[in-house]
Amino acid sequence: MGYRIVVAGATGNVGREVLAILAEREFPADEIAVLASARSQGDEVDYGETGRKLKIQNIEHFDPAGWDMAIFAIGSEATKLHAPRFAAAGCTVIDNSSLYRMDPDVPLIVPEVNPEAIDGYRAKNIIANPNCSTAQMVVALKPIHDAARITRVVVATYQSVSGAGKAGMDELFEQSRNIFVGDSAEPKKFTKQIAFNVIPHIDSFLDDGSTKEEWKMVVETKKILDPKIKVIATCVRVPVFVGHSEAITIEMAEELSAEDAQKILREAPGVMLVDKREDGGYVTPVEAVGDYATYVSRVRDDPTVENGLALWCVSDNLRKGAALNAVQIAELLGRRHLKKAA
Ligand code: 11C
Repeated sequence: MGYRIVVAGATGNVGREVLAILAEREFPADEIAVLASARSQGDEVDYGETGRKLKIQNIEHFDPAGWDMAIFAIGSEATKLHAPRFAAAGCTVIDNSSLYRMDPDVPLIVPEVNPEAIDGYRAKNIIANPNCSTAQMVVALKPIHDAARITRVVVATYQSVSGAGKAGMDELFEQSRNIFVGDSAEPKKFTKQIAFNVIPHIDSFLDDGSTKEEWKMVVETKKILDPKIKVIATCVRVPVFVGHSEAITIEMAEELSAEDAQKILREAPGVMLVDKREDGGYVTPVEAVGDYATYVSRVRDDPTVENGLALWCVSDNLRKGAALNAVQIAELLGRRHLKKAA
């Protein structure tokens, strides 16, 4: 017997990827319900490339009783309205929004990093999925932390416009086209021109001058990996459609050479090391699109501190950064707690 699973937000960038990944990984689903707002009710979405079509139901009228789990990709406001109702009805919510991530009664899970923390889900029957830039970073850092205890992380991100949803992707496309034909490139979704530019600002500003995206990388890394790790992030939007990149430098309590780090990363779950130290011997975002892996390249010693390493990390932000991680959580929940499917 398989699961009865719900995908809420099935028309968005992440919801579509969730359906594609459930189908690719042959998730043991006996039944799948796809939900969105009233506007999309009755529309159809693809169940990945299986040829199967699923009809969208209105989330407002959906009764979650009897459903095993729901992957939410509907943003914090709608999550606030619906997640407690689903969880109370016995349907475990795996939430992509930032709403519950720092709630002490909600586990924040990256299955390659802290799978055991999922056991705390019963307190609220909700499990949180981290921010995309955090997810890929902790996958790359976990094996290094296990080997040499990371004490400090300095990260600069190069985040694609798909992190800002379909409107962000449309804006990059339209601005690029408009600039070529001599039309205006007025920003709408972003605060400055994104085509042929970079913007050192993602999400809202906080009192200390950092942004909420940067804050998320700090607090989520601590919750998932180790509260003792110090993190400083600079998050930057770049004119790339899909795939977030990160330049990460780390300080460790113990010595670990770049060569030994490469050996460890080569074996690490979820990581694909591509580090040839020659022209093109590293991964860029366009190559990571559609993949499951967190790619690591350019691993090298940082001679400016006692035990330091620098590396480059790239992943598909809609997959490992969101939909894939959520599906992996669903699989983990099934294996550890629901144990229905073979
Ligand atoms: C971005 N990381 O690239 C954001 C998108 O907290 O889940 C995801 C925001 C979040 O804009």
